[in-house]
Amino acid sequence: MTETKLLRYENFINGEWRSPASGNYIKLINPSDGTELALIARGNQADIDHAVASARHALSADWGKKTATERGRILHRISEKVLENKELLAKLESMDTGKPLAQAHADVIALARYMEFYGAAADKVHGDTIPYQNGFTVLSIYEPHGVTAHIIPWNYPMQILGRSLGAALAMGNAAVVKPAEEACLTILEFARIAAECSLPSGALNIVTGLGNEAGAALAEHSGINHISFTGSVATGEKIQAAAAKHTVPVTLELGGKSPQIIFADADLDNALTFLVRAGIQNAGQTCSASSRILIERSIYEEVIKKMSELYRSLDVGPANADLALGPVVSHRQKAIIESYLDMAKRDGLRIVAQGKLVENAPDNGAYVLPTLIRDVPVNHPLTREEIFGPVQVALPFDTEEEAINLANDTSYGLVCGIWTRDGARQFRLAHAIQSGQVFINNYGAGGGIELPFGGVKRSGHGREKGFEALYGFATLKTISVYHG
Ligand code: TXE
Repeated sequence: MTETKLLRYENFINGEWRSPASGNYIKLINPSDGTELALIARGNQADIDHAVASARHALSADWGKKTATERGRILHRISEKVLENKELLAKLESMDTGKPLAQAHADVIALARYMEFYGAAADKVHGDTIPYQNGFTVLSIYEPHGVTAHIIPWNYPMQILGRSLGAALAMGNAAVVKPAEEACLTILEFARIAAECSLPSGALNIVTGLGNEAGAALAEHSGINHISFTGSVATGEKIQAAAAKHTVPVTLELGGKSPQIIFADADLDNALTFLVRAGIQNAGQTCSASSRILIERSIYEEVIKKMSELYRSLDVGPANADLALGPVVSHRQKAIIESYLDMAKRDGLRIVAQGKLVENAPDNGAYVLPTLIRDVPVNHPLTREEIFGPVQVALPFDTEEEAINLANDTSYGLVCGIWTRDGARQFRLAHAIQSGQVFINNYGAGGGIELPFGGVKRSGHGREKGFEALYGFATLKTISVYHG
């Protein structure tokens, strides 16, 4: 980071801060008040070429020669250093994305925990011996893909970097990261931290810039061996098509329209906070946000009433005020969310409760009020499309079968919450629901670091988080030895 009038960040390539080939920079805006926050490099094809070459070189240099245990130790050091930088990282993340400080602190802890988890896992991945014909010994071993590309969104820069980079480095890959142009300062600070922990040059390269410029150049690059992408379905499709040109495997996490189903026998007091929090956390800009609340009809009015009370108590304001909600990431995102709220009004939907903007909220902030809407028709865009804002729709159901059908009536399948005390029903639903994660009597909003995470249907494919992610960042080689 160099201090000029605005903080200015360069690309991080081969262990050095490098000005972008274009000489151009992009301005980052603080969504709490609309002020200019920092400049980031506008990387292009030339910067991506340089970063990919540097990663490739690292695989045959210092980084590639490290043992799994040594890689794990480096990740451990990074974990500790991330925690030493906690205040700085949390403040930057909060200013950059608009998320309340407490959430940003939680994100720093998660980043450190990913490095700790994958650091510890690095030397625990082992293959198998396979019974075969007489005279043979057959082994399977895991090897890194090589150069991994990581295309990261703006909603949880630290967490999403942590989960994909941690697993990739633990397996011995060298990475090129393209963060989001809306928010990425903590990812750049992470590069400094990793270098201070002696991560060898070229193991981690970061090129900032626009999606259709630096992002597309990375996804299409013939020198990469794997892509990990989190973002929209539309961009995910482009990335999969780009990867197909070189037959490169991809892991896609493309968001959702995740339901929570609440039955009449549930512990409502326990469920309530989860029902609301999973919808408004990070102002609803969470891939695993629970945006559909399906409620058994006999408790429908009671749940709506209690959720409404919670909604009315939600304060919205600047990120550093640490309220329930900060601004959304940008005025562009605010406009997308408000177009859905306008649609709700135009179509006569029943908005039952909203949060409130605090009095001293700056005029230029990208604020959106959290909004609960009831009885939304199944085919309405508010029930079907990912809004990526603090908006939840509530729908009643009469039978277990109807609840399952409603939950599965979506093109997505990322997370589902089920609230019931009936043990047999818990398992029936857990099996019947089409989603990558099912939470029973809790809702993890993406779950812990240790839990495999990813979707079915248009929510994507492949798994990140947990031990499982390591296999996604590796390729399996079978070695057959004849000694007969
Ligand atoms: O996403 P994009 P955007 C959803 C959410 C949101 C919508 C749009 O519904 O409203 O997407 O957000 C890079 N080749 N999610 O426009 O375009 C881009 O620079 C290569 C859900 O921000 O998917 C950024 O780094 N890369 C989600 C990243 O892709 C490209 C999180 C994400 O941007 C590219 C974010 C291209 N052609 C948004 N175009 C989740 N699953 O959590 C863009 N990028």
